[in-house]
Amino acid sequence: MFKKILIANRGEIALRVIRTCREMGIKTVAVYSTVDADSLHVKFADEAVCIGPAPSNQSYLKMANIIAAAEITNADAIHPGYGFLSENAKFSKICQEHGIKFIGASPEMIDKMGDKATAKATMKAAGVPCVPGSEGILDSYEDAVKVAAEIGYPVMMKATAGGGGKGMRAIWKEEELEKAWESARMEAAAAFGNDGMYMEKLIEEPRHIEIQVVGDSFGKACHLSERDCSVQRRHQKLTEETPSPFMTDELRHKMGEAAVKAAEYIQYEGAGTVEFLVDKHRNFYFMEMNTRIQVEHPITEQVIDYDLIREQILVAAGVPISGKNYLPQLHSIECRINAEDPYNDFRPSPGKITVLHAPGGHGVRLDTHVYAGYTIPSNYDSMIAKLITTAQTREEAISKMKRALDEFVIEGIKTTIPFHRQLMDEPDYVAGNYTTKFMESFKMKEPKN
Ligand code: MV4
Repeated sequence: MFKKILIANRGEIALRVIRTCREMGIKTVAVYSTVDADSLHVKFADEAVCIGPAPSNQSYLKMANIIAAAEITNADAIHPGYGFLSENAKFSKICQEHGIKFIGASPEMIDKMGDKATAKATMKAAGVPCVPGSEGILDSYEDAVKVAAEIGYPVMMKATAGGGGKGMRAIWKEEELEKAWESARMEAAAAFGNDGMYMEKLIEEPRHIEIQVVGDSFGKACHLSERDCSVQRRHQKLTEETPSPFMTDELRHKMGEAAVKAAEYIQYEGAGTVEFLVDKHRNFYFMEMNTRIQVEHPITEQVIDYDLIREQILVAAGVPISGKNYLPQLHSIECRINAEDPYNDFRPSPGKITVLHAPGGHGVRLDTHVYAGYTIPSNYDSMIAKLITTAQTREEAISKMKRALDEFVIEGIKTTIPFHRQLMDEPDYVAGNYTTKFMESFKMKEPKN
């Protein structure tokens, strides 16, 4: 087993990893930028190394500084968390070359799943359902016209290097195709330096349902059921839940089997997520595979009583998985609390937290690195806490969430707490009747003081 793990991340996820390491008797090294010196992850780790100034590209993304921090502290593994270097093939390779275990995917796996057209072709070969569309990258505009005519409008054009909706266009008729082709390729070239495009049939009003998987170094994989992440705004998830209110036992079985098949086909090692689009007829299609621990992993942990970070560490150390699949025993919901103003187009609201009262009690979990007196830097992601409630039923989990949101007091900055409070009373949300289009028609009500 590892003796010392360096956590190449900040905020709540760094703290989350440190907690499990302590429980496993593994020493921890935190890294931090100058503006994060007062963050809880720095205080809770056994050792801490400053790796640079505030901008990510000079600290949390600076591979040489992180490797140097691992070498001077004698860390034998690096946990990358999510974001930053967690899906960076070069970093995974550099760790390998330095004899440091990267607790994440191999460079080859990251490359294969990071290129969306390659990932889709791989999944198709594995027998995982995929959206009908082009065979890989479109050669030319003429090719795009031809493929679109074959599969029939509406279609979706996607950047192979894509993510977060960049370089993606829905096209409803041939007249729109040329403009979309040009603008999507320009956007992809600027964002990723890669303008490769592929095409799919458009799935209208889909749900985003993902399956958590864990694979071991012996080629065996299992699934831990689903998370419904359909409540998103501009490709940012706002809340997630498990089980999905749209799920049936039969669909869970089929999607779980498909995800395990996907993971075993590529000999996936570690924790991963297979994302699917699910249409109104409950057809499901492979969308992407994430080769990292995800923000919303705690809801899965809550409903099946399983520590995903511990499992990542065990698998990385060569321990085999049990091989069985896991079904949800409870219902869990996560609300992402962001330092943003929901009354002002979710505009970031960094600054000093003057007053903080954290909710607690039965079935309430709060994953956060912030505290009263803490200043949220403007350099990073605006998520400051994840509030997770767990109960026997969805209704009870919602009641608990409302109660916990009411208890949660944060002063000095604006947060998304009022948004979640309203969401938990929204009839369509309460009925479990939502798709990825849900937020397009959502409006904040005037605050009642
Ligand atoms: C789609 C789709 C509809 N049809 N593909 C968005 C992010 C990117 N990774 C894939 N995405 C989509 N792909 C087809 N063929 C709709 C989306 C999509 C979406 C998916 C999941 C969650 C939120 C979304 C919001 C808008 C569009």
